[in-house]
Parts: sequence; structure tokens; C-alpha cells
Amino acid sequence: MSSEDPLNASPNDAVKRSRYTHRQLHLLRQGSTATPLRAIAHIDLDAFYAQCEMVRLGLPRDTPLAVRQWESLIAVNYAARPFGITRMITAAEARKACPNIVLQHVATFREGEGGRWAYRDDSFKNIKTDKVSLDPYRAESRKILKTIKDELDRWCTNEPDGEAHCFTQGLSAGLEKASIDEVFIDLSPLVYSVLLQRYPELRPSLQDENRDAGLPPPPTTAVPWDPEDFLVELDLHEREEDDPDWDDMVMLVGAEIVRAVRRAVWDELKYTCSAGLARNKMLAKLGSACNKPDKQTVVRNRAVQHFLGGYKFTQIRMLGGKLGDQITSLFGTEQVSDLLSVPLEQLRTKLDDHTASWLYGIIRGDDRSEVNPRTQIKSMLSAKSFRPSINSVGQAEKWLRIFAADIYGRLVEDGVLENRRRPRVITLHHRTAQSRSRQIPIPASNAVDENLLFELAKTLMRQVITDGQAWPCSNLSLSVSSFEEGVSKNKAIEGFLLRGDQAKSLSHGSRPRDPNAAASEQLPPEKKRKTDDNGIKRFFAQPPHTDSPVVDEESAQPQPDPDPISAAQRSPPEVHGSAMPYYTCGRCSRSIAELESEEHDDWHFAKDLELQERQEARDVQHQSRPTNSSSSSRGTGTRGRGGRGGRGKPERGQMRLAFQ
Ligand code: TTP
Ligand code: CA
Ligand code: CA
Repeated sequence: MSSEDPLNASPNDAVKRSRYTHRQLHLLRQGSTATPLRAIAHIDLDAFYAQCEMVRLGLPRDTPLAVRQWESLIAVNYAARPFGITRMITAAEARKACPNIVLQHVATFREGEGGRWAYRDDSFKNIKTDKVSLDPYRAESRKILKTIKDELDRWCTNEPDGEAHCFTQGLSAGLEKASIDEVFIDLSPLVYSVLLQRYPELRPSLQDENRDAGLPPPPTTAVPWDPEDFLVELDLHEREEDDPDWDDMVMLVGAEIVRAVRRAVWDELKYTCSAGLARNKMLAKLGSACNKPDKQTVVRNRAVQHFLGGYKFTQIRMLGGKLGDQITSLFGTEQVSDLLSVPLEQLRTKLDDHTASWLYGIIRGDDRSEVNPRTQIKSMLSAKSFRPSINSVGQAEKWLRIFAADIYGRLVEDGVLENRRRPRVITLHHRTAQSRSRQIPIPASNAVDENLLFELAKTLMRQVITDGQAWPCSNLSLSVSSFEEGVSKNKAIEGFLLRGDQAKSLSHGSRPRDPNAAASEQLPPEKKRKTDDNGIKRFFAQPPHTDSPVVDEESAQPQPDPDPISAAQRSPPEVHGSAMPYYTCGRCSRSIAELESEEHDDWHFAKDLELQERQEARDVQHQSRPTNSSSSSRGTGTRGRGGRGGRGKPERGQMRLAFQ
């Protein structure tokens, strides 16, 4: 038989395909959460505040240093850690353990010294008169983020196919600042582009009609990993000698980009950071903490089980809180490895169906959460507790000036000077025997500056005093909230993303419009944008085969449209120009360029999955009570840490220190 003829090419070689499909590869381009080929990075600065101080003071890296806040330590550099110095010990204990340690106090505002923060030698003994300022760290954080973005943009503009700008836009949208010292990056669209450039065989040819057919295998038998990358060991049944597949190649390219980003942060700013790279946020975040400092860890798909098996599930995002505690007591273990042997049906006997399915997936490394760039600050608060309490308006006003300065500094960072965003409400919180708060609108006609905030705060204070029982006051704080977007906010990105029925959906925002702002300044309210579908944005953020210039889209700002349907119908011709053949999609009735039909098809596929997952995630959040609980009370801590309500909370086992 010819198939057994040794002179013929091996039949195995002829049929060997990747286990991934054209469709899965293509979804990468859209940054879809539905493809197993995703590349998500998590970058976390090493000993962040400590590094900020080392850079500011120009100290060599081997100098032991800790940042103190009064007697507590809030950051410890890696040179100090071998001495046993941790956040859990006091400054005095640290000095004893390492006499040469630099104990740098955080910058402070000081009562009666106006609204400027400064580094002061005697801050640590002045808790009564000083208030911590995190401005220096926020400023460094901003610089680092900009360096990261610039480096990613540099990669994007290196793209040869003329779509560089699209990728830039897409990537900026795929960057989530998760805290003052960490970001998630969805590298998928960029990795896709690099892969296609390096491996032209991946470009879909006309013969590849079946989008669910396997890709050709990667043209290599060994992945040339960088020796500096930490690779998580493969699962038990996997072998390093096995031929790589495209998920490995995705990680290889992703690791190269992350390495370049980290190098840029070091070269330009002299900060070291650690990174995790994996197919989703959960794995990437666990990965970045694995090999600190100054290292990156790659969690390949074939290593996920081995990797997760070593963790307690309470260390996983969303499971650090009450839900994790409940599961621990229901199943008598905290170990992922123990829970892996519990069949889904058994999980269902103790948890509701949605939670059970979600848990079953998450401990197997299945996390489809999006990298979410919409992390705009919703309010800013500056506070101080008084022990002993304060008793006069004079004392209170000294602090109000500090609060106004503190908040104003943060508003400037947030773009108030460029009119990107401004708060509309100011609130004074005041505590005597009981807590009270009073708020007033910030007049739209005034520029928001330090003095305006101070004057408004004084007005609120007078109202509190008129109400009576203002003294003794044990805690005072000022906050601003209800932000509105100004004209220049993310102009290019927002304008680019908002087209057709997106503009339609966004122009339906429920927030009242500022009558003083021009119509062109009306950008959609944050809340409304949250409900918008990121898949849509991504799809249109990277229109394939179109040469419509991005600048065009800046004019596609969401002008209020009395007839949303007409807006949706109007948009495709505006977007695509006139010469291209179109058809009307049977599912969404949009007019689609024929050249984009596959892409559009993929988009529906991905969107269906995403909607389904989002619904499931919502259900998990709302229903994550154990079903055998006899309690009928609602809201018993069902929001896991890391969920929308949990952002910013310290991880399990960490101490949250009050910034006062
Ligand atoms: P982390 O990223 O948790 O820690 P770290 O950067 O100091 O160290 P690592 O190398 O392990 O990442 O926190 C970032 C900064 O946030 C930290 O430098 C100081 C501040 N912080 C506090 O002020 N209080 C806290 O309880 C924690 C956990 C952090
Ligand atoms: Ca850190
Ligand atoms: Ca961190």
C-alpha cells in the first residue's frame, strides 16, 4: 500500500496540524476572550514605594531601605529583605535587625504649612500635625505607565502592514492599571500581528474556507526561549521534547514584548519590575509574583495544571475573600489540588450551579475576564483622624486647606487642567459622636482650582457648624465625585472607537448633560460605557482591510442623535468609503464590507461567548452563596475580592495601612 511505502513522505507529517484553528488565531486580533491563544501580561513593580525612594535619593540598588509611615513599614526593598525585614515589623525592629537600613518616611502635608507636601526628617513623630502624601508615588506610577505605553506603541508602529495606528489604538485600550504599581496588558492583537509577520503561512489563504480547520504547525521543533524567562514546569503528562504549538509561539512573542517593556522601564526610569505572562489575567497575576524581583514568568497553556496545583485557591483573584472562605469550609481544604479531584456534580451539590461551574473552570485556569481599561477614578478623598479631637474652626480650616491641595494635585494628574475631566460634587464628611456629611455642587462656571475647593470646603464646614454639635471632631475628610468628561479626553481613542450603533448606544447615557458644555464636548458617561461591549470596540478598533484614516473617526464623536437607528445605518458607508461591496448581516443588520465577512462572523461568535460568560460572571457574583446555607439573608459577602467591588483591597494576608 502506498501509505506504507517508506519512500513516500510520512502520512503523519502530511496530516499533522496545529490543535488551534484559523478562527481561534483570528480572534486574537480582536483581543477576544474566547480564544485559548490569548496573551495577557501582568506587570508589577518590585517593592514599589521603596524603589521610588531609592531613585529619588539616588541610592545604589544594594542599599537596604524601607519606607515608613509613622512607626510602620509600608514597603521594603529587596536588599533589606534578607535581614528579615517585612511590612509586619516596626521601624525600630527593622533598625535593630539591620542597623544600616535607610528608613525613609513618606512625604507629608503639615498642619499650618499650607497645601504643599514635603519630605520632612521629623514626620515620623508628628502624626498629629502631618498627613501622608502619596503624590510622589503617583507621579512615578504615571511616568512608568507612560513608558510602558510608549514602548508598546513603538512595537505597534513597527508593524509593516499599515495598520500600526489601529494597533496602537487597540493596545492603549488593552491596558488596565490595576493599582498604583501594576498593569495588565492584553498583548493579543500585537502578538497576532507579529506572528503573521514572522510566519506568513498563518495568513488565511483563499483555500482556507473552513475557519475551524487546524492551522499548519509551527515551523520549529523547539521554542527558542530567552534564558532569562522563567518557564513554569509543564504538566505531568506533557514533555518539553514535544513539538510546540501556536500557543507556545504566542507566549514566545509575548515574552519578547514584555521583556522589551521591562527593559524600557529600567533604561528610562531605573525601576525594576516583574511580570507574568499567560493566557488570562488570573494566571498572569499569579505568574508575576512567582519570581521577584526583576524577572518574568511564563505560564504556558501546557503548564497551567501543574502551576495552579501548587496554589491555595484562596490566593486566586475572586477567591481571596468570603467566597473562598466559604468554599474552604464546605470542602475542608484550601488547596487547588484537592479541589481538582472534586467532580463538577459534587461541586454542584454544595454550591449553586453557576458558582460551581465558575469554580470548576477557574481552578483549571479558565478565566475569561477582560483587560479593562476603563478604570477612571470615580471619586477622590482626603482625610485625617484626630487624636485628640480638634475643637475649633481655625484648626479645621488648616486641614481643609491641606485636603483641597491634596485633591487638587490629584485632579491635575487626572487632567483637570486640560479639561479632560472635572468633578461636579464636593462633600465634607465630619465625625463627632456620629458621622455626618454635607455636599454641594461645584459650580460649572468656575475653573476647578485649589482655592475654589478650599472655599467650597469652608462653606460646607460653616453649614456643619450651623447644624450644631460640630465639636469635638475626631475625623474630617473632603471628597470630590460625579466626574464629567471634558472635550479632550482620550480624544483619539474615544473618537476612534465610537461609531455607528456604539455612538447610538452611548449617546443614550442617563447622566444629565452639562448645559454649559458644547455638544461636541459631550462624551458618554462612564457608567454607560461600562455596559458597552468591549468586543464591539475591539472589532471596530482594528478594522481589517480598510484604509479609513483614524483621524476621520475623531469626528465620529457621539453627537446626540435623535434618531439612533439612522445613526447606525449611516455609519458603515462613512466608515468604509464607497467602492467596496457590502452585504447586510442577518444577525445584526449592519452593512458589512464583503471583505470583512469572516471577521464579522468571528466577531459574532466571540460576542456570543462573551455575553454568555459575562452573564455567568454576573450570576456568580450575585449567587455565590452556598445552596445548603440555611440563611435567607442576601448580600452575605458574595462579591469576591478582585471583583468589581473588590478592586484595591489588599491581598489576603497583607496589611492595609491607613494613609493618614
Ligand atoms: P505591593 O505591590 O503589594 O508590594 P511591593 O511593591 O512593595 O513589593 P513586591 O515587590 O512584593 O510587589 O504594593 C505596592 C505598594 O503599595 C507598596 O510598595 C507600598 C504600598 N502598600 C501599602 O502602603 N500598604 C500595604 O499594606 C501594601 C500591601 C502596599
Ligand atoms: Ca509591587
Ligand atoms: Ca502590586
